[in-house]
Amino acid sequence: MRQQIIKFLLSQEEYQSGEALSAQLGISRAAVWKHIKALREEGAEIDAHTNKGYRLIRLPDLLKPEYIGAYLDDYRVPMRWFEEVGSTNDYGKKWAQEGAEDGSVVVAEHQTMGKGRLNRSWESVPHGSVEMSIVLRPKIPPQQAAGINFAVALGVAAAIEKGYGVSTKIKWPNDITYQNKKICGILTEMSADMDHIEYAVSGAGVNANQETFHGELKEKATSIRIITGKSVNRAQLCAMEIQEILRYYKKYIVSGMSSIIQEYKEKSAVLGKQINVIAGAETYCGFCKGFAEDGTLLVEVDGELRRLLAGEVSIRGMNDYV
Ligand code: BT5
Repeated sequence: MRQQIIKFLLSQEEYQSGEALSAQLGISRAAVWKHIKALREEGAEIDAHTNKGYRLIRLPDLLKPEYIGAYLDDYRVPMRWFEEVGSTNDYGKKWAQEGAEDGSVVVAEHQTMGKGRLNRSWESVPHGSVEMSIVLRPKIPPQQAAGINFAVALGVAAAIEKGYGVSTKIKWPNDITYQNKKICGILTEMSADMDHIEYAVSGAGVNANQETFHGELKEKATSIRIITGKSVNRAQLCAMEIQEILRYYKKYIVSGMSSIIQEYKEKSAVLGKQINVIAGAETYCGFCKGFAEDGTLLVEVDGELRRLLAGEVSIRGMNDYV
């Protein structure tokens, strides 16, 4: 009900009388008032006028399901929210083991142990970014799982572009960049046997409202706020991410890599470029020729074509930080 009230108030520019709200939502005026009071206590700015009724000015800056849900076309996305959690991916895996359904979402205002690939860490400040993970149960062979990363990256990039007009690039396999700085990292983990994926958990961290970065990230990272100069409505961004990720994911599951690869290539930050490949202690230079059906990166090194697996290497532009 809370979500419906928020959605209704969001859709109305004019004041709504208590009577209209109660008729619209099928609850008593006292119940309407109780919800309005609770929303205000949580930080929502709702103007109340004796003769005119209520008008929503601003929602609290929270990623709670009712705020995200108010921006979703479909109410039925199962969601769990945390003020603080170790890692939304780790929680997503636990929830998946307990039976979370395809498309379930875990969100957090802050992660204390956000993870990247290859034991790297993902850094964030409370309420600064949108950090979330989606539990997926794709009916595809495990050999095709890398394509999930492609679909998720396209989804997040589309959400950032649609919501904020920021046109990003995708740096294989899992970074979203803007002018060679990282705005989002994606980590997909899965549990599978030889011919069946039990579940995959795809987590994305989007830098939203950070105004500065420190240390190593100072030169490497950027945020939507830094790029646009405007603050980000994180709940709305998260809702757009969920919708866009699920759209590309479904496309990939139903129609395969060929249905998304063209768009991925157009957004690629590395295709047709000289790149540095970091594989453990070894670093070498190669030319990025493209992507194979199974999501591996095709790199030409000294006239020989190599297929690189996302779980094993990192790549860098010739002169870039990311
Ligand atoms: C990634 O790994 O970029 C994947 C990050 C995935 C984070 C999400 S948040 C929700 C979900 N829950 C999790 O626990 N994880 C996922 P990788 O390609 O390994 O890059 C890690 C590197 O990115 C670090 O070593 C830093 O150099 C850099 N980095 C860390 N935090 C960053 C930030 N906020 N913005 C930009 N770069 C960052």
